Amino acid sequence: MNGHRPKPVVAVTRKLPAPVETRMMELFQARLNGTDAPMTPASILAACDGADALVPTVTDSIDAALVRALPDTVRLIANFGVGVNHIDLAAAAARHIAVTNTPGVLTDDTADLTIALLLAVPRRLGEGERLARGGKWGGWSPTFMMGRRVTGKRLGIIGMGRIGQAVARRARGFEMAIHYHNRRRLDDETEAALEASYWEDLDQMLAHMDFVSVNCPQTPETFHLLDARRLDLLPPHAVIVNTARGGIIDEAALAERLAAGTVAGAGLDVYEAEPGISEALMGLENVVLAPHLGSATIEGRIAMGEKVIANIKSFTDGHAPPDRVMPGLDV
Ligand code: 8YV
Repeated sequence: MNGHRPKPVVAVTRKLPAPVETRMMELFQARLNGTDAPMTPASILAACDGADALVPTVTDSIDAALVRALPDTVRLIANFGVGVNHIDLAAAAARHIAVTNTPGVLTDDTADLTIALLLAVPRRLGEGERLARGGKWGGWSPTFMMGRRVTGKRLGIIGMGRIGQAVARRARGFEMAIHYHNRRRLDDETEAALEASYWEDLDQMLAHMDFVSVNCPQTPETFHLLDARRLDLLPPHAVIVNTARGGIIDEAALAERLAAGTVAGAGLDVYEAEPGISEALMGLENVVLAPHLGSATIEGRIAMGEKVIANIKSFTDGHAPPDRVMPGLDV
């Protein structure tokens, strides 16, 4: 082992929690983004000059053109986050650039936020908070701001991976009946532990749900999975929660149905054109809008950074990184 081997050069596109940046500076020649301003493709490429690894986030578009333009020195894209829909995996594979992500460490935080939205929408928490804060509350009355009960209702989870299963475990605490649609059925043991019912046909599941939670990755196959036709299959009292990716739902079609009352409510943490949120959604009382907070806990973000570091370290030490993402495989 050569003790004088130079530290790997790592280009990081956004400001990360201080303990993560400190550790990165100890282990790597880290090129950090002190201002935290999102970087242009040109500035990402400039930061990658001579770098071994690039650490992007969901706010960077690592598309085919950018991947093709990366310097030959870059052998690894170590994403800070689990979703990799902003990275062209095929283009990276074509250049033999490895891609890693940060699964597992943001599961609980994202599931917690999913439940927060799932409760907030039918109990009219956003609307109530706006009213109270606006000084417009006229006082309690038996019929004031009645919402819909959560306990005991049917929850349909789309995407039963780590986060979907963590949502199911929490929802069982509210005595919800768990239904799910996934590319593959869970094994018998997991399904039994979650007391979950599998629907091979998403359309059929939607027609029977009180709540729907979107927890699948965004891929070409899941883009606009909940389009106008599928949204019309939902019962009118149904509430949709999305903490996955905005593009899985046709946002304009959803806003139309929320305005018309044919979908009762929505709790959204993600949007099609972040940080943009359509005006149509902003004007509605029956939606709770969160600014992509799913994994935004200090514990989660530090753990994500530790995963990024572990992936870079093992890769640059010549080992298989723990969280390699392959094109076309599950993330
Ligand atoms: C992250 C997320 O904060 O991990 C993901 O896929 O959506 C977020 O929770 C984001 O990706 C950071 O890049």
